[in-house]
Amino acid sequence: MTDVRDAPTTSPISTRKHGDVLIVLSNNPPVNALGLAVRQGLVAAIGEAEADDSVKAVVIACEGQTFFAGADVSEFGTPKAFEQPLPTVVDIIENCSKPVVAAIHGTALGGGLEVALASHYRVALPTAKLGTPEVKLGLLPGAGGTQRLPRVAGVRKALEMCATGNPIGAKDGFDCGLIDRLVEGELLPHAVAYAEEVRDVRPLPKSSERQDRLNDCTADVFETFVKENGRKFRGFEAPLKNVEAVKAACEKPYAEGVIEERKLFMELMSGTQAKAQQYFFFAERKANKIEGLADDVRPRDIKKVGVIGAGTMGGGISMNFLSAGIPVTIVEMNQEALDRGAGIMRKNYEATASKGRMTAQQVEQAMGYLQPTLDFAALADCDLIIEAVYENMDVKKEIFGRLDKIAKPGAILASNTSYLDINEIASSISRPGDVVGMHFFSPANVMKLLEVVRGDKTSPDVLLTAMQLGKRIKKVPVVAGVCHGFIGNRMLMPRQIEATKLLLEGASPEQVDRVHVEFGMPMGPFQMADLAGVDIGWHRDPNRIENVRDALCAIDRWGQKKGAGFYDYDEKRRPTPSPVVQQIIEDFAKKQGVERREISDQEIVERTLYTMVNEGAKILEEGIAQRASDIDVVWVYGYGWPVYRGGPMFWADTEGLQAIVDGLKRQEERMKPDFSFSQLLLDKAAKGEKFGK
Ligand code: T1G
Repeated sequence: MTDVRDAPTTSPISTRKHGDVLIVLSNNPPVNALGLAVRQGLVAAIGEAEADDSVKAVVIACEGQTFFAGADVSEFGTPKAFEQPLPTVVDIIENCSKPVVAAIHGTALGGGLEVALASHYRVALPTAKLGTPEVKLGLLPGAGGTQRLPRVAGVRKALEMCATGNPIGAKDGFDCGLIDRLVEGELLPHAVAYAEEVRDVRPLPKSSERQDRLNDCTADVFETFVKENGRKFRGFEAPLKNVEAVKAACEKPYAEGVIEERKLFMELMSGTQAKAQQYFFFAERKANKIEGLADDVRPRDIKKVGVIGAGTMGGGISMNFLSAGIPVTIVEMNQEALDRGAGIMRKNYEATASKGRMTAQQVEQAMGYLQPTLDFAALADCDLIIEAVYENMDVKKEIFGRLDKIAKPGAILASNTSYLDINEIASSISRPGDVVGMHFFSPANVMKLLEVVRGDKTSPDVLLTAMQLGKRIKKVPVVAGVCHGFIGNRMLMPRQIEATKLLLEGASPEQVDRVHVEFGMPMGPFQMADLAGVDIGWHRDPNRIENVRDALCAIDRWGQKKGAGFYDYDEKRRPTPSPVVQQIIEDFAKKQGVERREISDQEIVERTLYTMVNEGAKILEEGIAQRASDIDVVWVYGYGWPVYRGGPMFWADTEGLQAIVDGLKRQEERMKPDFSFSQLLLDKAAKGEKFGK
């Protein structure tokens, strides 16, 4: 390269000339977020190109892992966000009198894709991804993206990208016209060569001026799209405003369309949902950090995993490792169970392949890493062994006792228990430091949450290994301390207790569930019981009937799997309220002398959602969770808490902790003796504080 002229050392943007092409390079790790300094640097670089007659074309590229991955989310809500705003930067790029080529690798996302769209040409590596994930932050592309993208890639593609936030691959981008050229090997030289090729092309192709791709702007394209995505968008504000913005691209000239985009963007940015979703973006990343971990702690090397139990959980857990290319030795007690487990794993993979999300070759590759065996000793060379057997302490202790004898020194011994005491398991063997909880959520190959439960004696490197392995198998790992139910299931308990009492007092299963679904949960407590199985934890004695659940189990109403539980189900598993269940509830209420009454929706919220917040506060004050945002991550990823409400603790902050306390005080009498206040909640409410920073 010829003379190098770097921008002032502080700028993340540098420029250098290669022949008559000006290369503009961003070096702003980790993801080249478009912070103020980057935006200022880009404007200066375009100015430099304009001022230098020997420059005939410009290439914008990024160092490091990726092309610009979007606006700098940490700037939102600060004065910086309004300085040299990105919409003006992208217009400066598009109005450059010389061709600008965007050289894309990694993930060109959000504002990053908007910089690329404002460039006259786009060149990409085949491995690159392109996306407008602003909707996942409760926003929409705010720098012309909703107006340029449909003009370059077509309306339908723009709707899918903007309203769902899912990225597309570079090949897909090339096919839809978003990418002008895919290049193999070294990106920058190819981009410079491309710039040489187009240096004299005039007029410059400006995305904002294109009309040819707007021909699929039929009215029903929008209605059809919204209808197709109704369930996914339920409760969210941002997806529909993304649709509105893209629609404006069809109905208005560009200059008016961007004004509409700005109006919609500001409406979203000022709303609670965007704050919740931006909070959550950082919360899920913070969850990965272990407070107080010494800098010199290193993870153990996990090359081979053992799983004990090939049932629903054992099979699902195994698939996470197989999909990540980690060999799994799976042990069962008999051949029939082993074959059934392996068969279900294959079936699951084939179902994924039938949806085009995996190739047949990838299915074989994943299954090729599986080593089913009846021989417990085959676990001896595993670096990590996870037991996923029956939820019974004696059974688990027996398993760990055997592992203690055969597992190699340094092997991590993990339990998938959902409730039981990791300390009790650990203290039953000679190497408690190697014991950790890895609590997967069913279906384990689908649900992203992984509670990593640290016992009192769990070694720091064991904890770190489990957390990093969680990320490696594409989970969202959260550290939990030892208590009954850890974080998620412990908060489920007060909800379950109060929901069941509400039935006796006058609410119906469908009323309680409706309140939760209207709140934004995917389903309510009783729908969830029917899905998971009303018989989970049942003592199995049909003559011992001590509560409504016993009564349902005694007559085979175990939930969806039996076609009946709290609800009746048709052959398509569609639920309808059950007069049988209603009668059982009323009979129970009478037997227990409970006076039935009209129950308000608000009471249901206070007794089932406010009590969860109270339990979350106890989990915090006991140090079971490292931080309030971890509790939110558990509930969003483990139970489908609506991310546009941020999670139970963020939501409590938006309700106001005093309002939560007041609501619980209103219900306190009815919740005796099960309920007690968290002192942390009371103290914070009294001081007008929040859980969040
Ligand atoms: N702003 C600030 N920090 C960011 C960031 C961003 N956009 N993206 C990532 N980080 C930080 C992240 O917090 C973490 O920090 C580190 O980078 C690594 O991230 C005007 C308004 C790019 C696919 O939504 O999807 O543009 O924890 O752990 O797994 O229209 O980061 O190390 O301190 O996720 O390799 C739109 C969000 C913004 C992209 C990389 N863009 N980022 O994944 O690393 S809004 C996004 C991602 C916008 C314009 C609008 C991912 C990634 P720390 P990571 P990764």
